Amino acid sequence: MDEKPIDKQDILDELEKLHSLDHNYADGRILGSMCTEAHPFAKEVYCKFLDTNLGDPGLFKGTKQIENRVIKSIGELLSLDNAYGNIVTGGTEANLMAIRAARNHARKYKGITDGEIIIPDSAHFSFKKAADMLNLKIVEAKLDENYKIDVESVRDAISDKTVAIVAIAGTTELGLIDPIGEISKIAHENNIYFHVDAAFGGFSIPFLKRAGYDLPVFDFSLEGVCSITVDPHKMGLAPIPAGGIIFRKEEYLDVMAVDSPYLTVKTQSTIVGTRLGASSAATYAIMKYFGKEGYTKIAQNLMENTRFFSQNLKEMGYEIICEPELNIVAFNHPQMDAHALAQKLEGLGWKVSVAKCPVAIRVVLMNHIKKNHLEELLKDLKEIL
Ligand code: 0PR
Repeated sequence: MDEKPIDKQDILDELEKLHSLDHNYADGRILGSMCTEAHPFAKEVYCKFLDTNLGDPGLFKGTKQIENRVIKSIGELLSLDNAYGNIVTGGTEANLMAIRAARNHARKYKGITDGEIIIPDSAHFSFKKAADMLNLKIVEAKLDENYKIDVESVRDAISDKTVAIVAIAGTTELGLIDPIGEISKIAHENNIYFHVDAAFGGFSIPFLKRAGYDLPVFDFSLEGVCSITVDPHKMGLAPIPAGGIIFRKEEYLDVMAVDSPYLTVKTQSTIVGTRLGASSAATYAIMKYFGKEGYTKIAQNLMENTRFFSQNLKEMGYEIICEPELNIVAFNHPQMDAHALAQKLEGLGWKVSVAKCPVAIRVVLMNHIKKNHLEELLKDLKEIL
């Protein structure tokens, strides 16, 4: 640290210089991000609530009410009237809370002390962190030929140590929705906690269904589903950090509660102590601002871009890994290695992401990628050939 105070303008100049090294969403060149530029109204509200701390909710009763309302309305979107849960830092923390709830519940009611979780091969790496922190063993379920969780492989993986089964609604690499109805049934029959990771799909599937898209049921209307991760800072257009964890029953929060004697509330179930009220307020504001109608328009528009992009790729001789269910396109060229293609695109100024399963270029068509950017990208892809 400097000994003497520095002039504000000098500090800002220095920060601005460093900030200019960052890529920005507005130029449409970030192709592999599930986050995007937050809506200006959400950012405005976020700044107003910067000093609120939901770690001590008795001091910030109004902001706690805002969090409760956000959880309630996300719950309703997912077919649950009385939702429990929290706005957290992102999908990683939401998944960690879900798995912690499952582990503690199984420990309390089934006496399981060395638990296992069944996750698909396509699961986000946050489950590896969760398993590591919670001392659980991962049992990987295979994927079928369509890159979705193989239902029989889940059935085979169940043991008397299974504390949770996980399926994905909007996989990180391909944006696919697992057969959640079938897995829910298996989990329910076997009395096993079932968590759905809809970090990406949670803010688009319900709206696409409303618009008439034929997508599978993935929510609390399935009786086996115990919790769902859904992230406002992905398709919800809320500022980072905003993840969401929604539980069907309060007892899943109760089994995680630890005493917090000197706070305004006597127990705490979240992983984080001091935590932003700003994330809840900004999410509340943007959900009100868009409404179902606004989110439906966004989701539809992104799907139209997705279709436009994948159609054009095919016409140029590129191969699509799977027909997109959500706004992610993964593709390859039959005569070119994916990493070599990625390198060429990087050379042309695109920020590219390469999927591992299967190896392919992966474009997440978020709100910052407009039609004109896609046209430029297609032009470059044509020239590369
Ligand atoms: N669950 C799913 C299905 C995800 O795709 C992700 C993240 C998570 C959970 C974890 O969420 P948080 O990162 O909010 O904790 N998916 C992207 C990924 O890791 C996130 C991302 C965002 C990646 C922006 C790159 C990027 O530039 O691939």
